[in-house]
Amino acid sequence: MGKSFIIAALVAVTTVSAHGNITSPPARLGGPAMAKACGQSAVSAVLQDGTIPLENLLPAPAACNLFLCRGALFADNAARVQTFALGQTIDFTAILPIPHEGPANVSVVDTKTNQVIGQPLIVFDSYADENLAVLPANNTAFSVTLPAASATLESACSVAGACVLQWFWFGTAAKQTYESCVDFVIGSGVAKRAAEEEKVKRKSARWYGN
Ligand SMILES: *[C@@H]1O[C@H](CO)[C@@H](O)[C@H](O)[C@H]1NC(C)=O
Ligand SMILES: *[C@@H]1O[C@H](CO)[C@@H](O)[C@H](O)[C@H]1NC(C)=O
Ligand SMILES: *[C@@H]1O[C@H](CO)[C@@H](O)[C@H](O)[C@H]1NC(C)=O
Ligand SMILES: [Cu+2]
Repeated sequence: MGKSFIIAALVAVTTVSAHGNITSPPARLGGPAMAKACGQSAVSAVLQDGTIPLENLLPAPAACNLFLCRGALFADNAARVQTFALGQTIDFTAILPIPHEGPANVSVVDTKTNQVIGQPLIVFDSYADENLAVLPANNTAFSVTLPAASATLESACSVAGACVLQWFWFGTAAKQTYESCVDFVIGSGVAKRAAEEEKVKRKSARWYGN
């Protein structure tokens, strides 16, 4: 329960709670597949307020895993899949209309097992601290860099839907969890092409002696 609840109660208007999500790269939204798994009311809630914590959607039916991408499914988001190369730096934009202090991170998650692959790509020990006059700029604009070489990522994330970059934030005192997921594939073609070009460049540099 957060500030939003108290404000809503005090002002006695029907405000929606609003906490935070990722606005770029494009993250998973609710849709028909999520409605089938989690219920239409859950989808209506996230479409009405894309920043709500997953706790607002509990309890969930057994087929609905709110603890991965807040229940959002690949089937509803096939058009939003991003292609990233190993070693690529990816810029994120977040909105935090109602901050709640706590840890946050972004990790590659295997969607089949809901397990993190490798190490988190960024970790905030203290994120969205509502006691600060101004939030650090990196709370709403930050970058993560994929490992430059990872056979695991390359094989685990070669098919759309298999991997997401999940932004995860837990408001400690609020006891609220926020998740946004960016579907992506590792475009090995992109990385390979760059490596080939580099090789050609090096070869011609040798030939022309520059
Ligand atoms: C983030 O929240 C805004 C405001 O509710 C919403 O318009 C947008 O679709 C949400 N984005 C995601 C990825 O949930
Ligand atoms: C991300 O942060 C949450 C909250 O602290 C934590 O539960 C989770 O284990 C972290 N993920 C990783 C991969 O460290
Ligand atoms: C975010 O910015 C704050 C304030 O400049 C800094 O202390 C913190 O280390 C930064 N966190 C990350 C994960 O870059
Ligand atoms: Cu709250």
